[in-house]
Amino acid sequence: MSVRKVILHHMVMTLKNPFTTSFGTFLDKEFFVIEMEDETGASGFGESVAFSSPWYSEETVETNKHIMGQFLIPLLLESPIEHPDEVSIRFKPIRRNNMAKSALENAVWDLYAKRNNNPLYKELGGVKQQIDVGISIGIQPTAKDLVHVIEEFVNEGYKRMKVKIKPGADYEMLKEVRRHFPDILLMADANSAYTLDDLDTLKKLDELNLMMIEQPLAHDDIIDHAKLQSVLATPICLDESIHSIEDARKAIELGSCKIINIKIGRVGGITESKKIHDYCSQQGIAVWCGGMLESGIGRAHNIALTTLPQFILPGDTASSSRYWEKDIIEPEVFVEKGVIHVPNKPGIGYDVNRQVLESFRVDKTVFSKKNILA
Ligand code: OSB
Ligand code: MG
Repeated sequence: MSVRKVILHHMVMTLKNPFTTSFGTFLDKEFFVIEMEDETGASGFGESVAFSSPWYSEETVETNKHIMGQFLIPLLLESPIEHPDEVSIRFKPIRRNNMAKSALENAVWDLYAKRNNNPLYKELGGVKQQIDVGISIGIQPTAKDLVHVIEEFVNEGYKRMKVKIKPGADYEMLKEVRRHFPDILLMADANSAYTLDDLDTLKKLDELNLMMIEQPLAHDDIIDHAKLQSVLATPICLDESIHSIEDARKAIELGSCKIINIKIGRVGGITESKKIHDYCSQQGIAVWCGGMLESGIGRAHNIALTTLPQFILPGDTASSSRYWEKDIIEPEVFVEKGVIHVPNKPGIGYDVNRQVLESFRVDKTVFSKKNILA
């Protein structure tokens, strides 16, 4: 397979509702749709998940553009690829920048699966025809608002409620949620808002029968998380701290977590995601698929990955309509009674709606062998 052309569609889509985390509020999502063409004229799609600001990790939309355009795309156009697993090997000389790498690798996976006339999930060794999903809920002004929002999603059938927390908006709010919903699967995501100085607050969360607490401590830590896990009954799930299978191995060896949230972008692509999945499966560590407020293209890749067997816990891949007035794929992602039925069409299984894509596009850059290597 020879990659002949890569088009970066620079997109800006407004979220239906602002989404607040411990590090800030998102009003919209700026990202790239990666469209990749091979020698037969077939095309595959990927999505970059970095945000406009480096709040979640150091990558941004601008750094993704720089790294893809100056370094990664030239490496892809250089010579043919036999299998998508080769992409991460080819990208190895470039340090980190996992979201940039992943965006391109995911387009290669879609293209590869389409060439084989096979659904992406089958190409990955996926085994599920339907996947369970939960929902991630931003920090709300009051406990009453939070209970209200959760009630709505319980009624929609979502299988697990994840509530964003930060110091001052944690124990009391979650306690109120528990009082109203004694039996729901409930978890909290702190996005690194605490330190070991907050041990008393974190220990109190043990009263609330949470499935897990996600990334309570620093974004780059696994040592303090191990200390915390040793005194906490609630399982710790790592998100920000895990960028590779090596990070996963070290965290599991240290006892820093009992669960891992796999985000394809954060770990540099589907190939690395599969490695982490397989390792966690051997180690008896449950995994689930996280989200980055993706459009339908990123969502489709998440769905395909989640069909692998060790994705035991519900993920964050909610309905398109949770985020967007209109998504850029057809059909949109639809959650029915807490499950997504996995599409059986070739590649990512959803069509890109060109008209909608163009309506949210603010810029377009085309890379081809000619304009890069000449
Ligand atoms: O930590 O999982 C996270 C959104 C933005 C940045 C980080 C995170 C999130 C979410 C939302 O939790 C997941 C989603 O609904 O896509
Ligand atoms: Mg998280």
